[in-house]
Amino acid sequence: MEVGLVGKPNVGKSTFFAAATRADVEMASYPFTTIDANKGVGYVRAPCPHEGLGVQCEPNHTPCIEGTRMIPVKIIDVAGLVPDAHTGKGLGNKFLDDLRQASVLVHIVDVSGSTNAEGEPCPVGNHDPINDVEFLEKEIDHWIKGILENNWEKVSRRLELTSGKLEKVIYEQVSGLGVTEGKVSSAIRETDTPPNLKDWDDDTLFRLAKNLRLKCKPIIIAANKADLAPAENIESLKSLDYPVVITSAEYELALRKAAEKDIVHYLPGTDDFEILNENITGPQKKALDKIREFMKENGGLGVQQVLEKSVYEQLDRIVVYPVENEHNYTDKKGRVLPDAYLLPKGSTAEDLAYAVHTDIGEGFIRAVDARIQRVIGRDHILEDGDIIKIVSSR
Ligand SMILES: Nc1nc2c(ncn2[C@@H]2O[C@H](COP(=O)(O)OP(=O)(O)OP(=O)(O)O)[C@@H](O)[C@H]2O)c(=O)[nH]1
Ligand SMILES: [Mg+2]
Repeated sequence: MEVGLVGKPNVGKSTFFAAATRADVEMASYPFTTIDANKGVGYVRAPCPHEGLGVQCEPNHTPCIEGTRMIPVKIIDVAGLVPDAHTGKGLGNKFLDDLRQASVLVHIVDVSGSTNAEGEPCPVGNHDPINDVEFLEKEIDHWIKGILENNWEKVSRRLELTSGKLEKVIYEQVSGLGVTEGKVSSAIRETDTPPNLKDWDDDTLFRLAKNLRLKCKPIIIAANKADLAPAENIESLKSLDYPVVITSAEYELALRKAAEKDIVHYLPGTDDFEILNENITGPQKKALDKIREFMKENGGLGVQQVLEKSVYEQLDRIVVYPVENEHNYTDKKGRVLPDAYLLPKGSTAEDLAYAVHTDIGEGFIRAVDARIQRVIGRDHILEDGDIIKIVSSR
């Protein structure tokens, strides 16, 4: 599961990435600062079960901070996209291939309107951010259409020669996009494609690309630079038919850096922080006051919320804790609640076994719901927060 950051140049993609992953990447107030994709790991929060169970957890790769589990998710930050990128404008859209594996796209929009369509700086409010939303969709659609069209002659020939199923051939063509065969079939149905491939024209492919995008790359909007934005810009973005989160990647980055230097105590995603170092300068104090005011108004700085909305709402994930010992919730090494997995809602005990390891999945015998000490079968649907022991022959 990967979260892709997209948008025109200079909107704050790399700042968002740096804040979420705390990786050191290049950020600057001009377009095309990023050329090669940045890949890193951010976290989504979940309440750790340890408190409710009266035990002390000992996590492996999912740190528990003051009762909150931080579960890793991959994030990728790519170059900026400009209108008509698919015809080669800007850096073109070839770098979008880096996003093939992304299961959700975060469209970072400069809601302050202080960058034009090409990402060049302009006075606040001079550019209408609504225009950016539409153009981005179109560029993504063109990119998917390009993948569909690639070697189109071959595709039609394969279909004729093998008298194969249309859905299967199209699925093979776009399988790199992380889409399932079922989703491809329903995208084809919804596109109302002509029965004969020979009758498919440019418009057919474009409509199919759009339907594939809707199925395999859901978009969530981060209304970024909200710290500078006129209220009406935020309102008009919120009125769009998209999940929208108000963000200030710059404030989030500043606060996380301050927390690393022990200037403040801040838990990412919360709506307040505490100043620990009383020796800060006047301008520092003023900057922190501004950040606090933004947090109070917006319920936080938005970066965590974007990741969590993406994972829990767009991708419908739940958190499950596999253990080896259902009585004291430990793994083989005696670590309490060592791991946390993000699984699609509707996953079964057997799906969890496969997620832990293919061998464990193949040798699945039964599982135990450790919270209630009850045996469950392979088809048992898991719930968010479940703690599960798997019994496997391997
Ligand atoms: N005021 C404000 N400025 C921001 C915010 N996020 C980013 N910026 C500034 O916007 C400029 C561009 O940020 P980047 O993170 O480099 O933008 P990008 O989208 O990665 O740009 P490209 O790599 O060129 O596509 C920098 O000067 C940032 O400091 C924000 O939330 N508020
Ligand atoms: Mg960048």
